[in-house]
Amino acid sequence: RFTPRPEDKFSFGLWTVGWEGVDVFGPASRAPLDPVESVRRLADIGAAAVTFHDDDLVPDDATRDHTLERFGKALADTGLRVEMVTTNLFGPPVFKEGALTANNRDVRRYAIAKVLRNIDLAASLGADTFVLWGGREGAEHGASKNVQTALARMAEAIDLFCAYSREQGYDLRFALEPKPNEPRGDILLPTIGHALAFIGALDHADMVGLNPEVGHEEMAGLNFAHGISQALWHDKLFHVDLNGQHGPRFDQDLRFGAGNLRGAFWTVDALLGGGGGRAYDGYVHFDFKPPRSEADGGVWDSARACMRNYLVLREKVQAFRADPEVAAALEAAEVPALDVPALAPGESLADLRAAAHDPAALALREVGMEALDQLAMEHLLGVR
Ligand code: 3MF
Ligand code: MG
Ligand code: MG
Ligand code: MG
Repeated sequence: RFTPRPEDKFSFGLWTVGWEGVDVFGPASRAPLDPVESVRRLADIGAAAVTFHDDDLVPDDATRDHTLERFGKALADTGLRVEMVTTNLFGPPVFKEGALTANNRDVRRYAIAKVLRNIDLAASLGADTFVLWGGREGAEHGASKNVQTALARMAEAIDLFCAYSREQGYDLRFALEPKPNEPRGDILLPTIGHALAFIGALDHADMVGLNPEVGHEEMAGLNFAHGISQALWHDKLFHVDLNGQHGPRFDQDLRFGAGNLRGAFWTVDALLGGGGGRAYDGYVHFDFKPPRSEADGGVWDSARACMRNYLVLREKVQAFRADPEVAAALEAAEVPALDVPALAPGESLADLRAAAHDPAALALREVGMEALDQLAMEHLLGVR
């Protein structure tokens, strides 16, 4: 019943199942995983697609061609596709003070060249989406980064990427991934809202959208379902990184559904259109880290659970939305009434201002929202 199917469009980063467990306090606890092995095992558990950073797959030129050949064969054998590609602009020490927005100009030129080369690779593998996460674009000190100038340099780079992709005739869309902090003390474009506003300043704004991550917004204390709903409303939810997080602490990258479970329920609801809006139709991409304490078996338990939790929550969300008592509760909470614009067709502002209201009576009205939320809670808890 909760078996992943190709039409579920589940996708995983090579860096997720392949995470060796290196953290700030200790070295790897697991052996490296060959990307070809990851592709085969992802296909076995029911994923439809795989994603990667350049350095996850082709970290060095000496083995690049051979690796791409083996990887291509594994894709052909399994039917898995590459739907998204991204660039590692955060790991190599050259990017210690930023990549596209480093103060040092040579570093910025090197970073741009690294991305351009990876855009060629993404296009050659037929990816739809090219993600840019600027984990090192930020600062720890006040005067060390001119934020306005850094944003101009970020825009310069993204304009170049879009123009290049266009000139080459590639069919790629770019997706910015916001994050408030970690690894930098403060990262530029810290939230969905900041990134949406930034896109408006780009030359090819139509080619650029977002890749929001559950944990990143929750680290900033924000409501992920609301964030992606706004991105959908702007038609900018190009991609998504699903995972789990327990409140505003370090970036946990738990499997999807762990951590803020109610948030996960509303996240799935928002992706499905939130009971009357634009739905997300892209890949359901997981960006999690199997905990460092797990060995090989636990890595794959964790990956399977991301998909299973999504499917379980999808069933619960659909049952919630189809429940006649929920429909009545939505009506009682006047949720459908929000569809009606304040001003009627042909009505003037003078008409609106002349209408009589009873604010004291309105202030006393029942809103029925606790009852509505309890129905959702009971669907989630499995007692309805
Ligand atoms: C860090 C992230 C990144 C991005 C990745 C793809 C390493 O918190 O979420 O994962 O998702 O770079 O853009
Ligand atoms: Mg992340
Ligand atoms: Mg991510
Ligand atoms: Mg994370």
